[in-house]
Amino acid sequence: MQIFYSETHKLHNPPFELFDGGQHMPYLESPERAERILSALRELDWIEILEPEDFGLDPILAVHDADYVDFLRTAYEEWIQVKTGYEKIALLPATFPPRGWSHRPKSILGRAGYHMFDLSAPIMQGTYKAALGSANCALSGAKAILGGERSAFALCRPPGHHAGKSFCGGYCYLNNAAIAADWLTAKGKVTILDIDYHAGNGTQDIFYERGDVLTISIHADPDSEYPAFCGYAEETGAGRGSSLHRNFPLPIGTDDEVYLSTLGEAIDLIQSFDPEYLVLSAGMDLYSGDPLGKFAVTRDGIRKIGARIADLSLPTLIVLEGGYNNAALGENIAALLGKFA
Ligand code: OKP
Ligand code: ZN
Repeated sequence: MQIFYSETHKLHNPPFELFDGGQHMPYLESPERAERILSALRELDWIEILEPEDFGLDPILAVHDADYVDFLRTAYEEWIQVKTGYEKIALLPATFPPRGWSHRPKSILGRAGYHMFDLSAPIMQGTYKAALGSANCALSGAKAILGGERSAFALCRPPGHHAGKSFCGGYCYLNNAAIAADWLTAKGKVTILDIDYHAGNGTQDIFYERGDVLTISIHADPDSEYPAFCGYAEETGAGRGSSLHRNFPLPIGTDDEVYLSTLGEAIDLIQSFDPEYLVLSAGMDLYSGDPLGKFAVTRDGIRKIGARIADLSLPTLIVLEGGYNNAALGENIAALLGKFA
């Protein structure tokens, strides 16, 4: 299996994140995550690690608004010009628009509030470059399956599934899986199946009204988990995309059995949609030992999840999303990928 990985992810390494209560915590979405996965995969004899190709901005602008991409590109440089009394490491606003405030202000902190939906996606000097490298990993994987590979794994960092057309949040800036999926729609219908513990609200935003992409997310019930405002069962798409988005919110404590039976429902939907390609948003925070997750899914469960999805026999691009138990991350990814090899 071809694995696409770029060292550029290391340019994005925020020193802290803000948790509820304003607590400063070490940033969980750290470079170590990718390094752990890479070293676990290097032990396997059925993988090949490749540098991504540069696809330029066109496939990114097919998914994200130009104003938003421009914000990501210029935000840090613009922010460091602003005179403040504090040391500038990572841009985070402290003012956000409530419903109905639609003006996009000129100031950099105003635009940051406009494009960020939470405090988990700070922008630092290397963030944009890292996000581009991550998107290029997904696009390179898409090109590999288009060229006849049965599957490919994009070792993306930063992740992407919370990033929408014009917003970042939840450690995500560019929606890698969405960019790759949109690029694949030139050749046929695509399904994105998101198994990250958190609802894929960015992917939902991007494809909600599209008829050529079925999006499905299986995740912890947002009524009690991040991202709180999106990912409910009644959100099923609109317009041409009517009935082409599905959310499967699951309770805290969900185990292998419950998870696999829900996955079975998702697989039935995929089979009726009959896509040409599958993109799997693979967050490993569904694992029982994850610091951000509260499911009881075991490594054997992850192996079975991979096997069931591989049984669809679709050309499949697997894109890394979350997963924060660094010690278990490499083995979990290897378990997920095993049946695709
Ligand atoms: C990203 B992904 C906890 C705050 C956590 C961000 C969570 C992002 C999850 N109080 N904030 O889907 O793995
Ligand atoms: Zn997650």
